[in-house]
Amino acid sequence: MKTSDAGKYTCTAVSAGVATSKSVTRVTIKEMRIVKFTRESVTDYIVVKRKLPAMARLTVCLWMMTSKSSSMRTMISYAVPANYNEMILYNHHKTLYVHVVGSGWNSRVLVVDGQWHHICATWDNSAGQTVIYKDGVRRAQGSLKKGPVIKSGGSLIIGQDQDKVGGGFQKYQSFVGELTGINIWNRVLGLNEISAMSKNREIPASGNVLTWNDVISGTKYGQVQIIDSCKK
Ligand SMILES: [Ca+2]
Repeated sequence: MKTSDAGKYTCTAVSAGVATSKSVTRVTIKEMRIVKFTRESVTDYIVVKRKLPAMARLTVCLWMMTSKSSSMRTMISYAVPANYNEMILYNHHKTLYVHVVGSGWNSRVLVVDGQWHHICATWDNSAGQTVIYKDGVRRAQGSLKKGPVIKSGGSLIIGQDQDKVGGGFQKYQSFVGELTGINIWNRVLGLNEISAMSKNREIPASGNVLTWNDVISGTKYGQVQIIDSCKK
């Protein structure tokens, strides 16, 4: 934090499921920024430069707000040459859908309601189990294929679904809404960690293989907007 950033801020989206205003005295301004996708498009997205390692376990967490549904609205798409659906997190109509290495699951957890939600998806390849947490509460559990490992070094894109590495976008699969706090870990986080994270947006989480800073430092295309959620 730069000295000039010190001071008292009022931030939004700091509490699970509720877009409240809250005063904070210490905040990492950059990490509190929100990415806004204002329209359905094939042109608006972020390419993350940091490369993911191979992963047998995974936790993806993010904050999201959207009221725009279709059969696919993509928050995160991770593609490798052998499989452009290596890992995807999207909303399918109004609910959250997880796809890992060739198998997918509709959690039926409602996320499209125009409200801010803290969402985490965990996955473990030994049991093939995936769990969805919404606003710090365990909401659903599903089964994906056992055994596969997410490959390293692929293309990670925020806001579009890749049908080839780095491209092949479709308008109706683009995300429309706001995202913040995207983090990825190569382990399965537990309920206590996730619950605490959902209540402490003013203390930004830090994924060990991807941080929100990595996302907003990525290459922005089209009309992606980066907005401050905190005002001094
Ligand atoms: Ca597609």
